[in-house]
Amino acid sequence: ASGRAARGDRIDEVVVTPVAFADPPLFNAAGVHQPYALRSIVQVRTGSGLIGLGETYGDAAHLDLLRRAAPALRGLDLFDANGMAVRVAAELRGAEAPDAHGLTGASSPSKSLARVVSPFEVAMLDLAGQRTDRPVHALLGGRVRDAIPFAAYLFYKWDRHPGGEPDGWGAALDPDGIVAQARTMVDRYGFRSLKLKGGVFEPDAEIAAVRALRAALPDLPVRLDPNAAWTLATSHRVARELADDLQYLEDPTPGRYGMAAVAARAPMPLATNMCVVAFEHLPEAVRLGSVQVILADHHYWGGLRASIRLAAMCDVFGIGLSMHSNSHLGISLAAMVHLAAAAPALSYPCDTHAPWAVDDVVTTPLSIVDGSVAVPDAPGLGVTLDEAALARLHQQYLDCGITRRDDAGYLRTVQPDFRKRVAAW
Ligand code: GKR
Ligand code: MG
Repeated sequence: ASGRAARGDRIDEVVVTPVAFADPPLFNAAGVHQPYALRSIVQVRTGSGLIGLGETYGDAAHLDLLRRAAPALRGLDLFDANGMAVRVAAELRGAEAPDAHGLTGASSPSKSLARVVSPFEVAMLDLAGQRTDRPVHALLGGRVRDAIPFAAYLFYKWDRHPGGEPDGWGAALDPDGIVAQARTMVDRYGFRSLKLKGGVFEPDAEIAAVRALRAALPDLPVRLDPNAAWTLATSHRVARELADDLQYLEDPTPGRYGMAAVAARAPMPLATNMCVVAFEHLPEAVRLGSVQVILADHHYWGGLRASIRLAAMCDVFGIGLSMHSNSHLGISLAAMVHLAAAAPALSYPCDTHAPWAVDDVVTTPLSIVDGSVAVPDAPGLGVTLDEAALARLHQQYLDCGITRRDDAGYLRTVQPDFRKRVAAW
């Protein structure tokens, strides 16, 4: 494709900017969120001056790979996403970026490549949309829904970071706290579905929290995700005890074999963003029956078109499709919405951390109303970079001193004996 492209359609420059934004102390099996979450903002500029946007992880190892790959895009036709992937693969040969936080499975070179390609592909689709006056969902095959439902993503949390000011959400360290948080989320955003991040307390405490949610908000389906913190025996027990209360149970235990063993007896579907996180994991997961729902995430599945391919495969094998989230800003939210709009097989409301982020790098973030985001029809992603906010959040990145996500290390500053909960109960 590159051969025939006019100069104006060629990529001139790629800028990768790390940013840090304030994040509340949210607990998970790995520890607790640090005071700032990191992201990398990608700007791809063409000869005619169009700018396409992408957003991805901000950890130092990933940032290094992005910066190593970025110059390889120069001269490429903005429509040539496959050519981009070939060039990026050549740049990254021999490199590996361990995703050390341990919440999305083990790292591998092909996963690293998928992660690096993704924000460039999103930015190129943003460009292609602007260039053709079409929204990104149209380039992914067209929208099949007008609004994307999201789930309220509930977390155990302190009311503030150690030594900091209260963040306004209050503490949530027991069922009452979780129910109060759910009510606030539902009041503010109209969510019609709830997800509780578990793997933090004893399983019985988390069972009690799910039951409290069901009692307080009986019309709202609930999912529980302990990030593989439970043994097989615990997973079987929780699945049995919450038989009538969970829409799906996400990653109760590690590995595709472990998940298959739980799935064989669980009364509800099992979902994952940990044991099937790359195409190479699908054959075994299908053969074993490890999961009934896969959480798509364009940030690590290799971009939006790769995620559409994943959606098609889930459809073929009768696996449900939901969507995974990490702490993110408005470019990622827009990309998630376009993907969800164009994925016919999406069968559950998507996850999002959006309510937890007070800052953004886009001028007008897409908003969640009645639990859903209206699918935008503006050209490209439909969001505009706020240059001043980008500069401010980049300065915050430089000032905060955090260069990689380390939930465990951060919790250890308060609880020195804390150990990551991997199949601990
Ligand atoms: O933000 O703490 C968190 C989550 O635990 C996140 O890191 C996970 O990747 O949301 C994710 C999940 O569903 O496992
Ligand atoms: Mg999960």
